[in-house]
Amino acid sequence: MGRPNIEAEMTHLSRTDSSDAIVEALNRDGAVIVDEFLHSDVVDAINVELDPVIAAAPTSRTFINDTIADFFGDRTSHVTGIASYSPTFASEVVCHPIYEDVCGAILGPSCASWQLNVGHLLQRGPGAEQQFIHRDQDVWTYLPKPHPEVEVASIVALRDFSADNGATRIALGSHRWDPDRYPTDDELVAAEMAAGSAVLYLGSTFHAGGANVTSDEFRRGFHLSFVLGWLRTEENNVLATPPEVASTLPRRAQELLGYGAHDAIATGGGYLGTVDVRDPVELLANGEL
Ligand SMILES: O=C(O)CCC(=O)C(=O)O
Ligand SMILES: [Fe+2]
Repeated sequence: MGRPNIEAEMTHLSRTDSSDAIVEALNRDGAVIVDEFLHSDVVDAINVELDPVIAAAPTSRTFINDTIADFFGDRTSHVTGIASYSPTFASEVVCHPIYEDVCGAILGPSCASWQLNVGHLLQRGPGAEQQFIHRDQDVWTYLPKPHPEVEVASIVALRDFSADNGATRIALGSHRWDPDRYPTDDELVAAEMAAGSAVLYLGSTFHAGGANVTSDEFRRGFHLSFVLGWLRTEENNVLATPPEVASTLPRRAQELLGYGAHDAIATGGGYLGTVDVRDPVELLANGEL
């Protein structure tokens, strides 16, 4: 029997297209490329801020366990806590208006506010094998299924992404698949895109970092995702970007990094993430953290 709803190609939109069009493509295909997501001067500034940090990041490093070490492999420079190294990342990427609109549409109905889940740089060097195919939302494996979308994820290209140098491979339409269906290799489409572009995808969309075994290029990109404000984040962003650094960043970046309380009072809920029963972002503004 034929498989329904397989999209052959990634949809490309641009940062000048409406957020509604981006959300529509994301809901339809589970993933969409936004070309020129970042202006080239922003990409240049980020690369300058992060070049020395990446150069100092060993490709063979310690992880929480061997499973995750295999997932990232030993050819990938992996820099975490990016907001503490790159103010441009914090202001221009984390606070990007397209993320705000897309998260508002997709996560907004299920939370009072969303937050950054993880913001990592992954530079997949020559020899990197394909990751196993996964859904990012499965880190919250205890969530009863089915559930509404809990995560908006993305890979932002800081250098050109090609099928040869390990562009992320995505199973289009897989956010709607039956729970027991897993992609075959020929159902994966490479998110080929120029530096500054981003592929946005849902936490429920199957994908994998591609193999970089036929190129001599270092595929550099951010893996950046947002999650409902009441779920625990993958990266402990407050510890990764401590108050002395966070206080130098825009207030919106502080909120998204987890300094904002989740305030569900208006919808009959309560507060999450307070310090001294106050909003940490206010304490940060008052120099009280
Ligand atoms: O690097 C990539 O292309 C994908 C990374 C990814 O999917 C992940 O780390 O969860
Ligand atoms: Fe992933």
